[in-house]
Amino acid sequence: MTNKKDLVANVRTDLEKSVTLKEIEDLKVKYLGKKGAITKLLKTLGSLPPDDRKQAGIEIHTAKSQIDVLFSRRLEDITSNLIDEKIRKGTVDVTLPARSSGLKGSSHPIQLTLEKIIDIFCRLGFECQSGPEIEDEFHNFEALNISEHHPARAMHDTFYLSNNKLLRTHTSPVQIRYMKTNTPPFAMIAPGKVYRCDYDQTHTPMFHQVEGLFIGENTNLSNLKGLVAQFLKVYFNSCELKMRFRPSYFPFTEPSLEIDIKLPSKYGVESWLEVMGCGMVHPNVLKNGNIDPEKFSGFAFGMGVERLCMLEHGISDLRQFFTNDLNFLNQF
Ligand code: 2NM
Repeated sequence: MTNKKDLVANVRTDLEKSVTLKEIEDLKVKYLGKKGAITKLLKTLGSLPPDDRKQAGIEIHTAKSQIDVLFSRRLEDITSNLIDEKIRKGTVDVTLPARSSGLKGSSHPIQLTLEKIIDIFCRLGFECQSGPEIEDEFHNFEALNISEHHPARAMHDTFYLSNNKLLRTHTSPVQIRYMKTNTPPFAMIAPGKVYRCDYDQTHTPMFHQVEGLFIGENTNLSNLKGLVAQFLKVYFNSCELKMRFRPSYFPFTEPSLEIDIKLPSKYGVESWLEVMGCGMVHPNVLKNGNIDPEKFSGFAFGMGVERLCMLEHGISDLRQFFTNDLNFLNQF
């Protein structure tokens, strides 16, 4: 009977000499196959005296495990050698198309809603602007007539960073910067991400806004209502869209209004729903933007992109936008 240690040593030398996958397969048959050395050893167990059987069995299985390990190591080596060689010889065809996962990419619903809003305002002559997401107190609060003790400044609403920086809580700082560097008349919108320290069924710490600003001579509330009405009719694809303007309060506009709409019945909801805030820009805000409130007046408005997207598509849970569930995303 072959010594088990010799057997393992033989496998080792045989494997070292083998270079092709075929050679390894043949060795596997020789040592581990149905008529292989290990099987033969196992068959001898029956003829051993009962007292020796257990020890012999253990030794054979130990040898088999060692041999298994030798085979898998050698197989790994040879495979990686083959790949290395292919790479060296330049036979990897990098122009071959990638193996497909069967999944196709698509635009996120928030992105689609953003694009739809931006497209409508661009066609109305508004210019699209962006700005930093890390802001300072001046651009995010002070310049917008939000006094130091206003609740919107409270710690629980704003993400404060070091060095007196913060994450913008709305896109209005973009409007402030724009006012400072442009002379009226102008019309602009600022779409982008905003951050508030709030997380529940209807709030996420990051969400998207589109805010807009129109400044000119003799701009009035009728201009604001006309523009907003036009936007909403186009967005919800309905000339008969019912809307109402409710008095409201924002520190940066006076007067301020909130706009409700009654969705067309195809959207399946029959009550008034809030969609936007707006108002005539406060004289203090114009001054902070280096615009003379005696000469110019303007209106501003703002809307939540997630909210509009949910209304349009009948999405009930805000969190679905952030889970990357392909079954959800593929519907758009
Ligand atoms: C809103 C509602 C009302 C607004 C004001 C300004 C600025 F910077 F021009 F003063 N930008 N956006 C505004 C006004 C935003 O969102 C609900």
